[in-house]
Amino acid sequence: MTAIAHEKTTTTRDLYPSRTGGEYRLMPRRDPVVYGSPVAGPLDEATMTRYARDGYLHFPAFFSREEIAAVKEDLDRMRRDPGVRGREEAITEPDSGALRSLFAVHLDDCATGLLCHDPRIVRIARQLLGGAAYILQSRINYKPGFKGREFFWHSDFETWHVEDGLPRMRTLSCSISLTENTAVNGPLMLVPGSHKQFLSCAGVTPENNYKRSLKRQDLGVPDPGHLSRMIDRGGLTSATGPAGSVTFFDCNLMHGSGSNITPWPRSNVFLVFNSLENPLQAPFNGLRPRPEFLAHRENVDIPDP
Ligand code: 6CS
Ligand code: FE
Repeated sequence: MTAIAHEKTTTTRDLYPSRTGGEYRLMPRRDPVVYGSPVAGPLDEATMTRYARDGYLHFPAFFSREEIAAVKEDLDRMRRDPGVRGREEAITEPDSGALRSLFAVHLDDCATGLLCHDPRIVRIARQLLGGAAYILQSRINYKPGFKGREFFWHSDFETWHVEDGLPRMRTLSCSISLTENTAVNGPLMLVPGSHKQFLSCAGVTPENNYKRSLKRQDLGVPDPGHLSRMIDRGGLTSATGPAGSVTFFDCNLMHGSGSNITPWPRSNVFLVFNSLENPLQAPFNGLRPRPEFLAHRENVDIPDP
């Protein structure tokens, strides 16, 4: 782990004010989408141009089923372990109490922890972010059959900016499917191109909002009008594919996923890479920072490329 400097107070102007008690308002993105160059790879120029345009890249079968099988065993072992459910990193579904998410899985000394450091993932993240990057957040979203509830539409950056003090958009997520993600079991849905504008949200964040929002997010989510216009403009796509598929998406891309009412789980590992040039500051909502397991800010894990 590496100690990184981070501002305990917010020193820079808030370029993306949200949940300040005003109305919903679309604002221009003030940051590039792609920071690195295609010269050294692994992504070629056309692929990086596609990421800049759409805000995501989807690679079906990026990892083999055999590689993912070991991680799937971890997932099942952790779900059965009663000790795991007692951890603060474990979030349960609001109605059934089934395991919904487990955070900070990159720290686990098992196949999942190894997957989170796989150089094939790290190299793409570093290229898109233009240099060294650390794991800002990791989690498994279990979305079990019958009981996995939705993750309503949102921009991750809106939450990480307001509640964690993430200053600029130099951050991305990487979703790795551990089970088959199909059209029917609650796949990740994305609004192509929605990353190019920032939707400043209405409302004001209460203390400890994360205790509710991780179960069911109702603050920092788009209103129907803005969301409909975003979808009219960019359309909708879903990241489907076999276990081992990978989706990289920009921190400000509007995304969500529906409830899973099928027997088939939709379990994915989510890794969030943040540029070392973009360390967390104090939360822009003026409240106390969220716990370390949600947003690593002092001693961070910088995976080797
Ligand atoms: O609050 C967060 O950090 C989490 N919430 C959502 C819905 N996506 C990003 C992240 O897992
Ligand atoms: Fe999200």
